[in-house]
Amino acid sequence: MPTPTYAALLPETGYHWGVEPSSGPTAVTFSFMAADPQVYADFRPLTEGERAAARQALAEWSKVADIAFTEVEGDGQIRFAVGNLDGNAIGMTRWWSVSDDAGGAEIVSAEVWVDRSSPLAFEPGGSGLRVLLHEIGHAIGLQHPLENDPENSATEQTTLMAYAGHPDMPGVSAETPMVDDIAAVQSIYGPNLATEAGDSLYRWPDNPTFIQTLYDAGGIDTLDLSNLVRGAVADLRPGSLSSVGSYGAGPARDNLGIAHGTVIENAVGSAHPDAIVGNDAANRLQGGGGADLLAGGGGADQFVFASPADGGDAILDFTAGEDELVFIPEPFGFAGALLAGDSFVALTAPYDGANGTGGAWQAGRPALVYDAAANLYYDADGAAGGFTLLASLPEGTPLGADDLRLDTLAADYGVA
Ligand SMILES: [Ca+2]
Ligand SMILES: [Ca+2]
Ligand SMILES: [Ca+2]
Ligand SMILES: [Zn+2]
Repeated sequence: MPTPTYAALLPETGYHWGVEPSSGPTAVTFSFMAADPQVYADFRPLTEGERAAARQALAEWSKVADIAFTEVEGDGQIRFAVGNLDGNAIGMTRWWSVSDDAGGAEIVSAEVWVDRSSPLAFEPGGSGLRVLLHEIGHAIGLQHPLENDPENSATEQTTLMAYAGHPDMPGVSAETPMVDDIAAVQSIYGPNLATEAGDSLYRWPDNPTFIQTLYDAGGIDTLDLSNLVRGAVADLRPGSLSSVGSYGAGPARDNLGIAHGTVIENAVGSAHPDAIVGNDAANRLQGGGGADLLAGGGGADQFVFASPADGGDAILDFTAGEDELVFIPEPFGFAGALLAGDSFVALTAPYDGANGTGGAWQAGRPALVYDAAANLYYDADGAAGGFTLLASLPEGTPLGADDLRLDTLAADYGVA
């Protein structure tokens, strides 16, 4: 096994808060310092806005790992403060530990400092939240990826413990722990198995700019990109990066991670050209409008067409007898099953839009026509003209009526 990339975030001396595997989450208290501990100059307590950001940053770590933070009056085990830090530092963490039985070190106390003179923004996506996420990462046992390896080139794309920001989206800060952060902190405390354990629907505003990673513990989940004003690249494979939303006037790039171990089953594309890649699970992929590229990967996948206008797609992998093409009946004018020879016809020649090419279906009725070039057409009336390409399949794919299905789909699936 090659060393996983997240291993660079784990100090050789395994630092951790006391983990008690049998008794629920690792419990850590925190507080906001009220009195000057005489560590850095110009101490002040955190403002309300900074406190809100600190609570959010702690919550983001708790979401992904089995570690729970409780705010206390007086001194907590992690204490937050603001002061003038040395040099260019914008954040600083100090911690104290004792040797544990396994040759590691149990953290017993920590201070997280934020620089007083740096202009930091503490709203989601702001630099201040990112500093807090990073410093709390240290306070719970993580190190910089280049700590043991100066050549390590990791960036904020995969870990907010990196010094280097996102290479394609400078100025935007990660709002959550990223793929390697999540794997590293889960290797210490275990995953939080309650987070998004039910069926989850992931959506953003119609033109978002963000850097995030999705961690989801279970259920049948849907990535719904149908409202986006530009096409997206959605890669559902665990550990992958997707491109969702915008950066300036152009598209965002590699800004949405999916955590290792997180399985998102379904995806709905935008009205624009998207690329959607499934994972090893049974995926339900709907490209929506635009010429989409769809790949299901392993598992019994469904490619969904909500209307004839959803077409023009390329399906890059299709296993007949296992994968399915799914049609929402009403917009296509279908009722009942897609019967071979009636509403579905497979031709041995390219289709020219008329029965004359060999179809045996009844004129005047809607039909799906699959031709010798592995193109699937929708023909509303079986007459020449007025037919539209729904999808091209990999060359040589045999397609039968059994591979097609009508389905109104569950209400919780976000079809447009
Ligand atoms: Ca879920
Ligand atoms: Ca689309
Ligand atoms: Ca799949
Ligand atoms: Zn650091």
